[in-house]
Amino acid sequence: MGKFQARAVGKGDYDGIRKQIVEVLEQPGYDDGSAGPVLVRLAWHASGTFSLVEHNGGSNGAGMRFGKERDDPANAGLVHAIEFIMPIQAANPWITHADLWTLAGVTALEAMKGPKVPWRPGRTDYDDESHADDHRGNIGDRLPDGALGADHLRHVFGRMGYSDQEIVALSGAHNLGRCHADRSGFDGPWVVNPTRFSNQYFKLLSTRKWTPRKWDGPFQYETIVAGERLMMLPTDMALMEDPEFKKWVLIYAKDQKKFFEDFALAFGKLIELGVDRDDSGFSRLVNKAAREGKP
Ligand code: ZEM
Repeated sequence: MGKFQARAVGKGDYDGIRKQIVEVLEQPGYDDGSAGPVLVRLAWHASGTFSLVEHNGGSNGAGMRFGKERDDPANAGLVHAIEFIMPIQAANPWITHADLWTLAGVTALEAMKGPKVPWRPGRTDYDDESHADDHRGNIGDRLPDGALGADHLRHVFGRMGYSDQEIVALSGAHNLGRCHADRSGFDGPWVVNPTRFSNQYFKLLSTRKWTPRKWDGPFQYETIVAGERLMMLPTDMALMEDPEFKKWVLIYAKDQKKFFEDFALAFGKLIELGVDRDDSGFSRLVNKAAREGKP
């Protein structure tokens, strides 16, 4: 592939934007040859700061363009994702960064053979750092910490309005990509083919013997498959340790179709968190309930 050249397309031509995102995915020499996983993670971190009760955070704003949120250790490495797709926004200033980031997540997922996730435009961007600060403020700890366990997952995802089943489904995103020692401190991929979406993560989680890795880095688990070292975070292992979570791990390990359906619903909901549109869509209902104190 030649070097990616962003092109201007007509205002509202989201398919024209999707085509360019697919071109951006191919990144020879970057990780496993694809920007797909890190783009999915960008959409997740852009959205996963939402609080149903406080009614702030969520996928509006694209605050990771600014110092405080960009430099949050939880977001280490996402600058690569932003840089990969930034030229598309520069050539098409009619699309907001927040829309582009979430559209890149769903487009990448589909290109990696994952399910189609419904996506709609309408997110707004913060235009300066002060708003990004409002957005994060003292809520920088809203994203999950991989070193913790089941209670922490319920706390973090409960704040966004997710059930146990949805937490497990969303965790299946770790079928994609890898941990980077220079970003999170953790190291390695969860599955052998980390640029193709499937239910391998659940199969490996539920069938392999996972042992603590002996190394200088943070506590994580490992197993060797066909000579390759795979990993699990403590939060991943917590899905097998907690009986309610485990039930869904076993279901998704056996039934990829069910996993894809549930993942598409949960990811579709994620990228709508905090988006307040002037119509009767899902996000408006959720956000209205939150404002009225009825989450
Ligand atoms: Zn992740 N994730 N995540 N995640 N994640 C990493 C990488 C990726 C947790 C977590 O601490 C980490 C969700 C949920 C949770 C992706 C998607 C989604 C990494 C490695 C860590 C440490 C970062 C690095 O070093 O580059 C925790 C604790 C979670 C709680 C359940 C959800 C939900 C996701 C999307 C729906 C993806 C795609 C990656 C791989 C990124 C890459 O660069 O390859």
